[in-house]
Amino acid sequence: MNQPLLYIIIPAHNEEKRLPPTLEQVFAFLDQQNYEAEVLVIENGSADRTYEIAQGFARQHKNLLVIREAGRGKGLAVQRGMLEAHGEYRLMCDADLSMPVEEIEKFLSSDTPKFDIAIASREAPGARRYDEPRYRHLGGRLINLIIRLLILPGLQDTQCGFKCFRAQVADDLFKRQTLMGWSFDIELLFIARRHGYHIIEIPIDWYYRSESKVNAPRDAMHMIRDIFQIHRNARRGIYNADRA
Ligand SMILES: Nc1nc2c(ncn2[C@@H]2O[C@H](COP(=O)(O)OP(=O)(O)O)[C@@H](O)[C@H]2O)c(=O)[nH]1
Ligand SMILES: [Mg+2]
Repeated sequence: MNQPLLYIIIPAHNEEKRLPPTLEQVFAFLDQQNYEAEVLVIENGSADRTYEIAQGFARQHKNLLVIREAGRGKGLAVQRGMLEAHGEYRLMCDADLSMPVEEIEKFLSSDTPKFDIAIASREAPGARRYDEPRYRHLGGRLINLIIRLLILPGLQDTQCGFKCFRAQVADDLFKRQTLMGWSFDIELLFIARRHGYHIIEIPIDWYYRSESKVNAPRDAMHMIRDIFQIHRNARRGIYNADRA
């Protein structure tokens, strides 16, 4: 059999409610595509039946692999999935599917400029946000401003939960990752820039989901602390090309 073209990596923590409709939609979408794709669900730390429910889906879909990761954190789950995956494109995808599944086509389309990393963006021209309370939008823009000023100038939306990596780029970057919590994508994008990888933002439709696991003030403080950690790591040469 051919290598699947696409791997979809879904980190899942206490997602027994949100994961089933997401998997239904992902498989309904993939069934209509003319390429091979695999889905990886990486569960860790759940107190609910996320893992068992995902395993139930895996009995129905042979292109679903469910992994239980012993360590904690979204960053660790995504890293595990990215390094287990094969395929040309590796897309991380939040379990709430706040981006409609059809938007995946934009990442694979021949109309999309060539990229090493394509990040879904709620800010790129043409993007649309639905149902988002104003305070959440403003909070998100403030966080993005901090990220642009402190570490990633020019990127308008680094925190959206959908990012697509080319295979070799994923192999190179994820083994260098040191942060396993919410800030992991900032670190990956920072390393990617240092290594000269080409990052593009893809405008998407995005639907606000109220059951977020993010605690905005607390997680923003952690993020700022993590940004300083990334700069310290960089000064110590931890991200240098020969270190991996
Ligand atoms: N495996 C795993 N996934 C996590 C963890 N924390 C968050 N996630 C996943 O990260 C994704 C984004 O979470 P969400 O609550 O929607 O955050 P938001 O969209 O940024 O508000 C979801 O798929 C969560 O299940 C974790 O510790 N482990
Ligand atoms: Mg979400």
